[in-house]
Amino acid sequence: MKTVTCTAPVNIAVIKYWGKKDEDLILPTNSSLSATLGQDELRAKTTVAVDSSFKEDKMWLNGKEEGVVSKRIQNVFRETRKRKGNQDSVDGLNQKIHICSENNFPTAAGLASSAAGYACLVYSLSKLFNVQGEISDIARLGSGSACRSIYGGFVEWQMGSLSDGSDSIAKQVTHDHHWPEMCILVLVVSDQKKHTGSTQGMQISVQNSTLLQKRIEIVPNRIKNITKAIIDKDFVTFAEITMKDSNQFHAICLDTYPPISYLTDVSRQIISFVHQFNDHCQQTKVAYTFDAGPNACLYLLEEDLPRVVSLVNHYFPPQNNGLTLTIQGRPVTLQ
Ligand code: 2P0
Repeated sequence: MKTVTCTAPVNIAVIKYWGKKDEDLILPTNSSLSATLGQDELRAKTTVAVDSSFKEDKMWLNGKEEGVVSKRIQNVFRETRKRKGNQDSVDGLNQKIHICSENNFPTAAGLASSAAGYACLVYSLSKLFNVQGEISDIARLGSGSACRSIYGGFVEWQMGSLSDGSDSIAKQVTHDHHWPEMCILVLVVSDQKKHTGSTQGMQISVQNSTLLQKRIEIVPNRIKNITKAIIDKDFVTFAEITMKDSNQFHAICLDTYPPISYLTDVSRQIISFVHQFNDHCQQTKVAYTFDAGPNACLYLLEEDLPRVVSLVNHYFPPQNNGLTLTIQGRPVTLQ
């Protein structure tokens, strides 16, 4: 038996991906940009194994065997086998694959678990099969946002223009340790599974949200401006674009029919808290962003972390206001 084990962290988007123009190849309607967290925080850990005795492909997620190996995983297997290197490689074309994956955070609670999971799977398989070169496009076949977790630091998923998806890949915006003062605080409002999954939700938004069509025109400029803000370490501009993009994404969810609402009262209280804090400081010190769930991700600089953590603990104590967990992280290098 040959096995490989890897870990991969989640990423938190500041320019959101929401919509596909090709469902099979997972080609997005707009480019997106995120920070990948460090390995110690929110991460998936995956072991892949091949052995001549395996009769079928199998998968275990958080200790439980999945009934079927999904079409997306089969797409990932097919693409990996196609690119299999020759040297010291397993008999990739014929041997069946077993996958064992676990997350150290709640699955499907809007914390990008699929991004970490698929990035980890693809990275592990690429080691097992000696795949050389670009692999973010293979991760994209598993889950769109997963392609961004292949790299550390700030990463752009460039939507690309080719119909085969070969240029729809992730690229690092800057080197891994470019902005070490940047911190991320994840406020877990709920660890329950979300009611509308991202894949299904974005499908309906593409079908009937007119705001989504408008957003496609808006995003290129936002990507350009936030990239410059990251390179210049201009936190105020970075934060403003991040909050506006989160708000626009959730506005699209409400503009979808029937509407999708991921935010809860506690999420909205966190938004008010951040704006009041920034007003009080007379400067933008904290940015919020929310994915397809009620949990808040706050971006802030290290110098403001102690004050913000203590205020969050004061205003959102776990026993009263429903924050189940607060996790501190940083966008840093993948090892
Ligand atoms: C993002 N999200 O950019 C956005 C923000 C959710 C809100 O990427 O269908 O799980 O597997 O490609 O990658 C969630 O979408 O969807 C997502 P699929 P995915 O992080």
